[in-house]
Amino acid sequence: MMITTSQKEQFHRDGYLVLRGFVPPGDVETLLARSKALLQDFKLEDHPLTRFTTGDEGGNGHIGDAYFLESGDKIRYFLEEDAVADGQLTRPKNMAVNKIGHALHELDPAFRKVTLENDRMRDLVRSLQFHRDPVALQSMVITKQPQIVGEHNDSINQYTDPPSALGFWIALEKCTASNGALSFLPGSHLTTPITKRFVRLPGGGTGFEPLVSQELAAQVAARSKAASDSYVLETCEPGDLVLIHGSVLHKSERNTSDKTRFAYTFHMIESGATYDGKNWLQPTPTMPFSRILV
Ligand SMILES: O=C(O)CCC(=O)C(=O)O
Ligand SMILES: [Fe+2]
Repeated sequence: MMITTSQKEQFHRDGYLVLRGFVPPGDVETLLARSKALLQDFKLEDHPLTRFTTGDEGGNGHIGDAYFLESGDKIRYFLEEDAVADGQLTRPKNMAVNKIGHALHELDPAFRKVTLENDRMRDLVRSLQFHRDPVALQSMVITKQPQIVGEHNDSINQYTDPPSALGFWIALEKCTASNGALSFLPGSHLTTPITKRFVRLPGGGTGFEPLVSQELAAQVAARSKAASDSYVLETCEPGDLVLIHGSVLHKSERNTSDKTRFAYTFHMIESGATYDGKNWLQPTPTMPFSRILV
Protein backbone atom coordinates (compact mmCIF):
# COMPACT_ATOMS: atom_id res chain seq x y z
CA MET A 1 0.00 0.00 0.00
CA MET A 2 1.40 3.37 -1.04
CA ILE A 3 -0.69 5.27 1.52
CA THR A 4 -1.96 4.23 4.93
CA THR A 5 -5.61 3.90 5.91
CA SER A 6 -5.29 6.99 8.08
CA GLN A 7 -3.86 9.02 5.17
CA LYS A 8 -6.77 7.89 3.04
CA GLU A 9 -9.20 8.96 5.76
CA GLN A 10 -7.39 12.29 6.00
CA PHE A 11 -7.79 12.81 2.24
CA HIS A 12 -11.51 12.11 2.43
CA ARG A 13 -11.95 14.34 5.49
CA ASP A 14 -9.84 17.33 4.34
CA GLY A 15 -10.12 17.07 0.54
CA TYR A 16 -6.37 17.14 0.08
CA LEU A 17 -3.34 15.20 1.24
CA VAL A 18 0.35 16.11 1.35
CA LEU A 19 2.68 13.20 0.64
CA ARG A 20 6.15 14.25 1.71
CA GLY A 21 9.03 13.35 -0.60
CA PHE A 22 6.84 11.41 -3.05
CA VAL A 23 9.03 12.31 -6.03
CA PRO A 24 12.68 11.31 -5.47
CA PRO A 25 15.27 14.16 -5.47
CA GLY A 26 16.86 13.06 -8.76
CA ASP A 27 13.52 13.23 -10.57
CA VAL A 28 12.71 16.61 -9.00
CA GLU A 29 16.06 17.98 -10.21
CA THR A 30 15.36 16.65 -13.70
CA LEU A 31 11.89 18.23 -13.81
CA LEU A 32 13.18 21.56 -12.55
CA ALA A 33 16.06 21.57 -15.03
CA ARG A 34 13.67 20.63 -17.82
CA SER A 35 11.27 23.44 -16.81
CA LYS A 36 14.11 25.96 -16.94
CA ALA A 37 15.31 24.59 -20.28
CA LEU A 38 11.78 24.94 -21.69
CA LEU A 39 11.76 28.58 -20.59
CA GLN A 40 15.07 29.09 -22.37
CA ASP A 41 13.70 27.42 -25.53
CA PHE A 42 10.60 29.60 -25.51
CA LYS A 43 10.57 31.61 -28.74
CA LEU A 44 8.86 34.94 -28.44
CA GLU A 45 8.67 35.20 -32.22
CA ASP A 46 6.04 32.41 -32.29
CA HIS A 47 4.02 33.80 -29.38
CA PRO A 48 0.87 35.94 -29.56
CA LEU A 49 1.70 37.41 -26.13
CA THR A 50 -1.21 35.55 -24.55
CA ARG A 51 -1.99 36.16 -20.93
CA PHE A 52 -3.59 33.69 -18.59
CA THR A 53 -5.40 34.05 -15.28
CA THR A 54 -7.17 31.56 -13.02
CA GLY A 55 -10.33 31.98 -10.98
CA ASP A 56 -13.01 34.61 -11.22
CA GLU A 57 -10.71 37.14 -12.76
CA GLY A 58 -10.43 34.86 -15.80
CA GLY A 59 -12.68 36.95 -18.00
CA ASN A 60 -10.02 38.82 -19.92
CA GLY A 61 -10.33 38.62 -23.67
CA HIS A 62 -7.00 36.93 -24.27
CA ILE A 63 -7.77 33.74 -22.42
CA GLY A 64 -9.94 32.29 -25.16
CA ASP A 65 -7.68 32.82 -28.06
CA ALA A 66 -6.45 30.04 -30.26
CA TYR A 67 -3.02 29.90 -28.67
CA PHE A 68 -4.69 28.82 -25.43
CA LEU A 69 -7.53 26.74 -26.92
CA GLU A 70 -5.17 24.70 -29.08
CA SER A 71 -2.63 24.06 -26.33
CA GLY A 72 -4.18 20.81 -24.97
CA ASP A 73 -1.83 18.67 -27.06
CA LYS A 74 1.15 21.03 -27.09
CA ILE A 75 3.74 22.69 -24.88
CA ARG A 76 2.97 26.39 -24.79
CA TYR A 77 3.77 29.40 -22.65
CA PHE A 78 1.31 31.64 -20.80
CA LEU A 79 2.39 35.02 -19.55
CA GLU A 80 1.93 37.07 -16.42
CA GLU A 81 -0.87 39.65 -16.50
CA ASP A 82 1.47 42.62 -16.43
CA ALA A 83 4.37 41.11 -18.35
CA VAL A 84 3.26 42.67 -21.60
CA ALA A 85 2.85 46.31 -22.49
CA ASP A 86 2.30 47.57 -26.02
CA GLY A 87 2.95 44.11 -27.41
CA GLN A 88 6.39 43.93 -25.75
CA LEU A 89 7.62 42.01 -22.71
CA THR A 90 8.30 44.21 -19.71
CA ARG A 91 10.80 41.76 -18.17
CA PRO A 92 13.12 38.88 -19.16
CA LYS A 93 11.15 36.02 -20.73
CA ASN A 94 11.97 33.51 -17.97
CA MET A 95 10.30 35.91 -15.51
CA ALA A 96 7.38 36.71 -17.79
CA VAL A 97 5.92 33.19 -18.03
CA ASN A 98 3.57 32.01 -15.30
CA LYS A 99 2.54 28.66 -16.83
CA ILE A 100 3.84 26.16 -19.35
CA GLY A 101 1.14 23.73 -20.57
CA HIS A 102 -0.81 21.62 -21.30
CA ALA A 103 0.64 18.34 -22.65
CA LEU A 104 3.98 18.14 -20.86
CA HIS A 105 2.98 14.70 -19.55
CA GLU A 106 2.51 13.40 -23.09
CA LEU A 107 5.26 15.18 -25.02
CA ASP A 108 8.18 15.71 -22.70
CA PRO A 109 10.02 12.50 -21.68
CA ALA A 110 10.90 13.74 -18.17
CA PHE A 111 7.34 14.77 -17.31
CA ARG A 112 5.96 11.66 -19.02
CA LYS A 113 8.15 9.43 -16.88
CA VAL A 114 6.90 10.93 -13.61
CA THR A 115 3.23 11.05 -14.71
CA LEU A 116 2.48 8.10 -16.99
CA GLU A 117 5.45 5.76 -16.64
CA ASN A 118 5.71 5.72 -12.88
CA ASP A 119 4.95 2.62 -10.81
CA ARG A 120 4.82 4.69 -7.60
CA MET A 121 2.16 6.88 -9.20
CA ARG A 122 0.13 3.83 -10.24
CA ASP A 123 0.45 2.30 -6.77
CA LEU A 124 -0.69 5.57 -5.21
CA VAL A 125 -3.70 5.82 -7.52
CA ARG A 126 -4.63 2.21 -6.79
CA SER A 127 -4.31 2.58 -3.03
CA LEU A 128 -6.27 5.84 -2.94
CA GLN A 129 -9.25 4.11 -4.62
CA PHE A 130 -10.58 7.44 -5.86
CA HIS A 131 -10.89 6.37 -9.49
CA ARG A 132 -11.65 3.09 -11.18
CA ASP A 133 -9.90 3.76 -14.51
CA PRO A 134 -8.36 7.25 -14.51
CA VAL A 135 -6.89 9.16 -17.43
CA ALA A 136 -4.48 12.10 -17.21
CA LEU A 137 -4.92 15.53 -18.72
CA GLN A 138 -3.85 19.15 -18.50
CA SER A 139 -0.31 19.19 -17.15
CA MET A 140 1.36 22.48 -16.30
CA VAL A 141 4.51 23.88 -14.83
CA ILE A 142 3.52 26.84 -12.68
CA THR A 143 6.48 29.12 -12.14
CA LYS A 144 4.64 31.35 -9.67
CA GLN A 145 5.86 34.79 -10.43
CA PRO A 146 4.14 37.39 -8.19
CA GLN A 147 0.59 36.58 -9.32
CA ILE A 148 -2.26 35.50 -7.06
CA VAL A 149 -4.17 32.34 -7.87
CA GLY A 150 -7.66 33.15 -6.57
CA GLU A 151 -9.75 30.80 -4.50
CA HIS A 152 -11.27 28.05 -6.64
CA ASN A 153 -11.93 24.35 -6.94
CA ASP A 154 -10.51 22.43 -9.89
CA SER A 155 -13.64 20.61 -11.08
CA ILE A 156 -14.60 23.96 -12.63
CA ASN A 157 -11.81 23.40 -15.15
CA GLN A 158 -11.72 19.61 -15.50
CA TYR A 159 -15.47 19.22 -15.43
CA THR A 160 -16.99 15.73 -15.68
CA ASP A 161 -20.44 14.40 -14.90
CA PRO A 162 -20.28 13.23 -12.17
CA PRO A 163 -17.33 15.36 -10.99
CA SER A 164 -14.16 13.23 -10.82
CA ALA A 165 -11.20 15.61 -11.09
CA LEU A 166 -8.23 14.91 -8.87
CA GLY A 167 -5.23 17.26 -8.95
CA PHE A 168 -1.63 16.14 -8.51
CA TRP A 169 0.58 19.05 -7.53
CA ILE A 170 4.31 18.48 -7.08
CA ALA A 171 6.60 21.08 -5.52
CA LEU A 172 9.79 21.41 -7.57
CA GLU A 173 11.15 24.07 -5.22
CA LYS A 174 10.62 25.01 -1.59
CA CYS A 175 7.16 26.59 -1.09
CA THR A 176 6.88 29.02 1.79
CA ALA A 177 4.45 31.56 3.22
CA SER A 178 6.22 34.30 1.30
CA ASN A 179 6.66 32.69 -2.12
CA GLY A 180 3.09 31.54 -2.64
CA ALA A 181 2.64 28.11 -1.04
CA LEU A 182 -0.86 26.68 -1.53
CA SER A 183 -3.50 26.94 1.15
CA PHE A 184 -6.65 24.86 1.53
CA LEU A 185 -10.02 25.07 3.22
CA PRO A 186 -10.16 21.59 4.82
CA GLY A 187 -13.43 19.76 4.32
CA SER A 188 -14.77 22.31 1.81
CA HIS A 189 -15.04 19.55 -0.83
CA LEU A 190 -17.90 18.11 1.24
CA THR A 191 -19.90 21.34 1.43
CA THR A 192 -18.99 23.22 -1.76
CA PRO A 193 -20.95 22.32 -4.88
CA ILE A 194 -19.39 22.96 -8.28
CA THR A 195 -21.24 26.19 -9.03
CA LYS A 196 -19.95 26.79 -12.54
CA ARG A 197 -17.75 25.34 -15.24
CA PHE A 198 -15.17 26.85 -17.57
CA VAL A 199 -16.34 26.20 -21.15
CA ARG A 200 -15.68 26.93 -24.79
CA LEU A 201 -18.36 29.35 -25.87
CA PRO A 202 -20.35 28.49 -29.00
CA GLY A 203 -19.45 31.89 -30.48
CA GLY A 204 -15.72 31.41 -29.83
CA GLY A 205 -13.53 32.04 -26.83
CA THR A 206 -14.22 30.83 -23.30
CA GLY A 207 -16.36 31.73 -20.34
CA PHE A 208 -18.11 30.33 -17.28
CA GLU A 209 -21.40 28.44 -17.48
CA PRO A 210 -23.43 28.46 -14.24
CA LEU A 211 -24.41 25.03 -12.86
CA VAL A 212 -26.58 26.24 -9.96
CA SER A 213 -28.96 29.15 -9.39
CA GLN A 214 -27.51 32.62 -8.84
CA GLU A 215 -28.82 32.52 -5.27
CA LEU A 216 -27.01 29.30 -4.45
CA ALA A 217 -23.81 30.50 -6.15
CA ALA A 218 -23.96 33.70 -4.08
CA GLN A 219 -24.54 31.68 -0.88
CA VAL A 220 -21.58 29.41 -1.64
CA ALA A 221 -19.33 32.40 -2.40
CA ALA A 222 -20.42 34.15 0.82
CA ARG A 223 -19.84 31.01 2.87
CA SER A 224 -16.35 30.51 1.52
CA LYS A 225 -15.54 34.19 2.04
CA ALA A 226 -16.69 33.93 5.66
CA ALA A 227 -14.36 30.93 6.08
CA SER A 228 -11.33 32.73 4.66
CA ASP A 229 -9.60 32.71 8.09
CA SER A 230 -9.81 28.92 8.19
CA TYR A 231 -7.52 28.27 5.22
CA VAL A 232 -4.52 26.12 6.13
CA LEU A 233 -1.18 27.03 4.56
CA GLU A 234 0.77 23.97 3.41
CA THR A 235 4.44 24.75 3.07
CA CYS A 236 6.27 22.17 0.96
CA GLU A 237 9.73 20.87 0.21
CA PRO A 238 10.82 19.90 -3.31
CA GLY A 239 9.37 16.49 -4.15
CA ASP A 240 6.30 16.79 -1.92
CA LEU A 241 3.09 15.80 -3.73
CA VAL A 242 -0.27 17.30 -2.83
CA LEU A 243 -3.41 15.43 -3.89
CA ILE A 244 -6.21 17.93 -4.48
CA HIS A 245 -9.85 16.78 -4.54
CA GLY A 246 -11.66 18.46 -7.44
CA SER A 247 -14.15 20.14 -5.08
CA VAL A 248 -11.83 21.41 -2.32
CA LEU A 249 -11.29 25.17 -2.17
CA HIS A 250 -7.66 26.21 -2.46
CA LYS A 251 -5.57 29.19 -3.55
CA SER A 252 -2.12 30.67 -3.50
CA GLU A 253 -1.15 34.18 -2.50
CA ARG A 254 1.20 36.57 -4.17
CA ASN A 255 4.85 35.59 -4.25
CA THR A 256 6.40 38.49 -2.37
CA SER A 257 9.84 36.90 -2.08
CA ASP A 258 12.77 37.05 -4.46
CA LYS A 259 12.54 33.25 -4.95
CA THR A 260 10.66 31.43 -7.69
CA ARG A 261 8.25 28.64 -6.75
CA PHE A 262 8.17 26.13 -9.55
CA ALA A 263 5.55 23.36 -9.29
CA TYR A 264 4.40 20.66 -11.70
CA THR A 265 0.71 19.82 -11.77
CA PHE A 266 -1.61 17.57 -13.75
CA HIS A 267 -5.09 16.16 -13.29
CA MET A 268 -6.81 12.83 -13.50
CA ILE A 269 -10.47 12.22 -14.28
CA GLU A 270 -12.52 9.04 -14.34
CA SER A 271 -12.63 7.65 -17.87
CA GLY A 272 -16.20 6.41 -17.29
CA ALA A 273 -17.53 9.89 -16.36
CA THR A 274 -18.91 12.13 -19.11
CA TYR A 275 -16.29 14.57 -20.40
CA ASP A 276 -18.16 16.62 -22.96
CA GLY A 277 -17.32 18.93 -25.85
CA LYS A 278 -17.84 22.07 -23.78
CA ASN A 279 -14.56 21.55 -21.93
CA TRP A 280 -11.89 23.74 -23.50
CA LEU A 281 -9.32 20.95 -23.53
CA GLN A 282 -10.31 18.13 -25.85
CA PRO A 283 -8.61 14.81 -26.50
CA THR A 284 -7.55 14.45 -30.13
CA PRO A 285 -7.32 11.35 -32.34
CA THR A 286 -3.52 11.55 -32.14
CA MET A 287 -3.48 12.41 -28.43
CA PRO A 288 -6.30 10.71 -26.53
CA PHE A 289 -6.17 11.02 -22.72
CA SER A 290 -3.71 8.41 -21.46
CA ARG A 291 -4.89 5.80 -19.02
CA ILE A 292 -2.94 5.55 -15.78
CA LEU A 293 -3.60 1.96 -14.72
CA VAL A 294 -2.34 0.05 -17.72
O1 LIG B 1 0.32 26.54 -8.06
C1 LIG B 1 -0.57 27.38 -7.83
O2 LIG B 1 -0.28 28.50 -7.40
C2 LIG B 1 -2.02 27.04 -8.03
C3 LIG B 1 -2.19 25.64 -8.44
C4 LIG B 1 -3.59 25.14 -8.49
O3 LIG B 1 -4.53 25.78 -8.12
C5 LIG B 1 -3.78 23.77 -8.99
O4 LIG B 1 -2.80 23.14 -9.40
O5 LIG B 1 -4.93 23.31 -9.00
FE1 LIG C 1 -6.34 24.58 -8.54
